[in-house]
Amino acid sequence: MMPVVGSRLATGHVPGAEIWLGTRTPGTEVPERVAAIEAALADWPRIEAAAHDDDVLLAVHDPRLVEHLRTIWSRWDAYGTDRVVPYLFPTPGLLGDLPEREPTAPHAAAGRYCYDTMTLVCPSTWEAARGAVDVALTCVDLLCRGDSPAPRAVYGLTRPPGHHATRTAYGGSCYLNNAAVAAEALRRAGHERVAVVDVDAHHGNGTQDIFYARGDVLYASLHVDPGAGWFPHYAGFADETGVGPGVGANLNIQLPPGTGDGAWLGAVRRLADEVSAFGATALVVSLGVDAAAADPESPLEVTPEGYAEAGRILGSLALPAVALQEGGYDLPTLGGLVRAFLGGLAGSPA
Ligand code: SP5
Ligand code: ZN
Repeated sequence: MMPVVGSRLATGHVPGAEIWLGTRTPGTEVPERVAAIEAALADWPRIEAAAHDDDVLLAVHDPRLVEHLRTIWSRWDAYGTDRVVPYLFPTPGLLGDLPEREPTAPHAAAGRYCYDTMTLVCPSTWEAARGAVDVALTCVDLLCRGDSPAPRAVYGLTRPPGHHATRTAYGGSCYLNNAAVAAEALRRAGHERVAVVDVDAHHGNGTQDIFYARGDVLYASLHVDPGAGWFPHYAGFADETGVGPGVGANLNIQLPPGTGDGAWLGAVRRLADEVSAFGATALVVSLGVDAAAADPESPLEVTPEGYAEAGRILGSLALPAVALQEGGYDLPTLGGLVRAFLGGLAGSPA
């Protein structure tokens, strides 16, 4: 049993669809995910997120991205279409040696700050994404300034998820990087070395990007091999180990499609060993449960017992921990997977 922090703004975000290979398909990151998880944790104490200022958010994201997300819906309204979807992306191939300019047209700005066609903005997306940031910050408050004794682990039901949001761009069903916000808040609360362990089926390219040049925050992830054709395709390779002061503070483990509990848990142990060697005094877990066998969005084959064991492995580090929700899309099994992991993390039977 551990505190569950949530936001009543979370379900207002209704992406409604994903533009997948030019076709409007049903969304995968649906509001019903919240109820599915809450139902599975209904006997644990539930805390509503408290509003926080933008200080930590603006330390991990380009202020222009934050301003874009805050204002794009009201600027888009004039078009009369029901979602913000980019059509033009200022990639290096378009720009060449030209400077990147701030476009005046909202439909051009949409592709300046978003890198895919799968991550739609609806009228309440900003409020929900900003609410998820407040969930992350409230979790850190509970861990660092909460009742004494403070809980050793806290769960934040962050929706929309965050680990694909880079310093300057959103995508992958993510808008603001909740895990990066939590890690930076833990740094500011006095933890000199913080580890982010990402067990989502996909590589958290956003979190990696935000901390890639920093030596004080370790990013460690296991995920389906992007080189085997999986999102995010362009990041998540084992040779990405950090730059400058961040060299050695980034660890990617690529797993082949079809990987099940045995090899997946072996990789979780490697991540845990890396967290110990790094000397972290606090842990953020990017808790995606889309590596589960039943999940439609990944080819990994992890079982609920695998997730429980992953929780135990990370719990045995005995660090103050914030677990934040990332992916996980199979509604019938979603809540049980989250509960299994958190029960392991807390060292209690699920
Ligand atoms: C947080 C998270 O788990 N984000 C995952 C984003 C990966 N999305 C890539 C989607 C690839 C194809 N999915 C087809 C669904 C068609 N609606
Ligand atoms: Zn994922």
